[in-house]
Amino acid sequence: MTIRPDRLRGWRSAFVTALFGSLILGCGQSGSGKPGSDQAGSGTPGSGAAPQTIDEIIRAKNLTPDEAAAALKTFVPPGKHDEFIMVTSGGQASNILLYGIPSMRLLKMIPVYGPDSWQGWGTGETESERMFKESSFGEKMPKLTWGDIHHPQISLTNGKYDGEWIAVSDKSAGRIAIISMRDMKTKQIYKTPNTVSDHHAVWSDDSEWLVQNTFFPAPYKEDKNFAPIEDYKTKYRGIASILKFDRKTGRIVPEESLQIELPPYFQDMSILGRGTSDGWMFINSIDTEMATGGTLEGKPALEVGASGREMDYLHVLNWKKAITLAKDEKKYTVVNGIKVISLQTVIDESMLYFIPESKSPHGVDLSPGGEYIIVSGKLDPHVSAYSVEKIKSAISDKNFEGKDDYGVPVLKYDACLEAHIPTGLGPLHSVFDEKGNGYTSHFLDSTVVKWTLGPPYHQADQAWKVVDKVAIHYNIGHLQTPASNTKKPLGKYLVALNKWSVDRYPSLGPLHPQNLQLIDISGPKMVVLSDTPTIGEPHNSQIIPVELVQAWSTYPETGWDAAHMRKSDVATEQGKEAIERKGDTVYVNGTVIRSHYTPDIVRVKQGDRVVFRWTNVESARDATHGFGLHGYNVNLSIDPGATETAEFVAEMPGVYPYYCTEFCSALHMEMTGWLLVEPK
Ligand SMILES: [Cu+2]
Repeated sequence: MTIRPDRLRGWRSAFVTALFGSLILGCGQSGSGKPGSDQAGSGTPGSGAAPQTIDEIIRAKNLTPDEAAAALKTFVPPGKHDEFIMVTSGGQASNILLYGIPSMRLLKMIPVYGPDSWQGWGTGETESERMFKESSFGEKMPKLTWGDIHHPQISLTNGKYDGEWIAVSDKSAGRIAIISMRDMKTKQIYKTPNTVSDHHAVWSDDSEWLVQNTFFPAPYKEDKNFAPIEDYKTKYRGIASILKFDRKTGRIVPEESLQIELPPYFQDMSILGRGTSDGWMFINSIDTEMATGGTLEGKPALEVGASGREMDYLHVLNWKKAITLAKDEKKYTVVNGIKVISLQTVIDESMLYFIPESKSPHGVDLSPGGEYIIVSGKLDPHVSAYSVEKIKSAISDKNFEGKDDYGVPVLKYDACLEAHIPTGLGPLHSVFDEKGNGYTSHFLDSTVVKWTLGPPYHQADQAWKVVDKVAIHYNIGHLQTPASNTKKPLGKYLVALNKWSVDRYPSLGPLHPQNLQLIDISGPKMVVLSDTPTIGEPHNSQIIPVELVQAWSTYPETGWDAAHMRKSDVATEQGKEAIERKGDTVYVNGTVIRSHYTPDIVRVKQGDRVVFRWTNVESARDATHGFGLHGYNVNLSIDPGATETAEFVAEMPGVYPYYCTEFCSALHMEMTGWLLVEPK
């Protein structure tokens, strides 16, 4: 094996000497291991001796100085913790993934819309099964066991992460799930009425409200929710849902929520204003052409039909005024159990304006203080920055260029635009650091481009300038920096969430993983530090300092009802275990502790309804037990302190062993029991 000359030069550089020399000497090693000393051959593969010193390792692995520095920057020693937690969407894998930064170690997977037998989610556990069923489309429709997670959102207090809740919507079905960051478990799956999909839901700055927009318009007011696609312009509508969130219970409160009807444009990403933009919501839209596809009916595909106009509409919606209107019963109608403010009322009340935006936009992002709206049109090689002050002036001056087909005023583009920054091809999303810089992902160029915000972040001569660019592998979608969407972004790292990995990993079959790339943004130049494969489609993430995550290591009380975050009504104390029959139902009120179940023999009759209620009476950290029951598709994870339940009708007679599926002790294999279903 030969060492590339450029790498050898790099290895001998003063940089390496400065970086590692002190470490080696500090470790008490002899001077012979110093970088630059003649160790030829001693560290090269095949020479017999394994490389030992840092310089030998660097040379043996053929690392550049940047690569060696990246290894040190991302290394978290055994037993030490990461600095940040990244909460990442798992896309159509229906879950959320938690990664440590900078190590990029996968720390946890939180099942949300789909089953996960490890955590006993949707595998017979009562509450998750109920959530899947109740958030499905109806009694006659299949139980939904997947969702499409795009944008996990950490709850906010005064515009900063508080580490309490995660909300995440389901693009495939127009649902929202609420996860507690105390135990990282899903507490509610809410099916938003009058919608069939969404793309995104965002918190208000104190997480009292969650705002969610439909992606696909639908004929929600029509009989049986149906109207021919030919009636698209008249009967299909978009919806902005303003959902009240009760922080104490961790639940969306439908009775206090409302919806705003919008034209049948595909409403896409959105943000809520803060500071000067407080009270306003900004929503991107695509397909303002109102094309519907129809490739076998002589019409163009949507990708063509939706690209006819040069501009789409950035929606500027006064969402706080809608909350006030929803208190006046003349201003809304109740449709499918929720207050809906009609599009006509929205126009009459001057709550909605449009601003032309580069066609087929994707990202809409807010500068940290709320002064600018940053929009990227996928087909425009620029990032557009709109000034909120200019938008407000244009509204008060009625500086309109016309109205859309429904009568919504369209503000003049030039009257609202602050800057048009030439960043590259396929700009998508923008995030921010603590120094007033923006970073935009470019899908077509496969780059992240760094640029400067305008005043008050940078003075006019330094504002809106591209200052750096880094290549990404490959086809980046979202990108994220710590606390980017809050009042106080933290900078330091940026994660690129890339759609394609192509050749970054050994080929392990045609389906490739997506690729997360960690980038150091602490200096003037961005430096790629590492690649990490990920599971499912990693649309977006949020990154929170680890000290803000105050998760429990065991439940606060023995007999804890995780779904409702309180002491369980059906917890069993040790010594009070019992099997109770009430009619055809057999209740098994049991406990688990290393290493046995009480009871470990349960006798029922064919046709009985069986309800297992297991309380893990352990308080030791990590002392989780499982409950895997043959044949009835049940596996529970009974975490320390938790009470978990599973119920089913014992239709088939037979002998069904159960056992602990979470290795818990030296006698774990003996932690077993019998469900005996006697034939009728
Ligand atoms: Cu066990």
